[in-house]
Amino acid sequence: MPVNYSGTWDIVDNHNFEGYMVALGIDFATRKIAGMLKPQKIFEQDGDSFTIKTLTTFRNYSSSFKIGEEFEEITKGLDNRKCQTTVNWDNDRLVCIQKGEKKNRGWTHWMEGDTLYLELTCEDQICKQTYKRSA
Ligand code: ECB
Repeated sequence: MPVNYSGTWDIVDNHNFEGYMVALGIDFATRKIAGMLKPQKIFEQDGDSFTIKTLTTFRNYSSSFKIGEEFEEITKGLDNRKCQTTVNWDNDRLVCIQKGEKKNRGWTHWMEGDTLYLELTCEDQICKQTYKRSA
């Protein structure tokens, strides 16, 4: 049985989100707004099927996938690119590779108790986020 990420998670730390956004080519004004946001993650998981919603007061983003099945991801409202995306288990970690125009793009999630970690990578930039379970 895979570990279950289901629940609601609130951000408590966000390191180098600015560098990650610069690597994605996000314009200055949008970066200034986005950098102020306190995203909430809603995970809906049924075994190897996931929906991850990222909710903010400015924009929302949602991604649904099955482990090991490549899909076309349009990062609508983010950098609006098209990626060929695959998420796999690495032990209890979720490891996502987003193939496309940007090199070395992807993310990894893992949990330790009621703490959820996320590392977002693009080119040479790594954004490290920490969330606490709120529901
Ligand atoms: C929707 C939350 C942030 C909205 C920021 C708006 C504009 C900034 C534009 C681009 C910034 C690039 C990415 C935003 C970073 C995180 C949002 C979702 C990232 C993501 O891929 O989440 C994964 C892993 O939890 C699941 O989709």
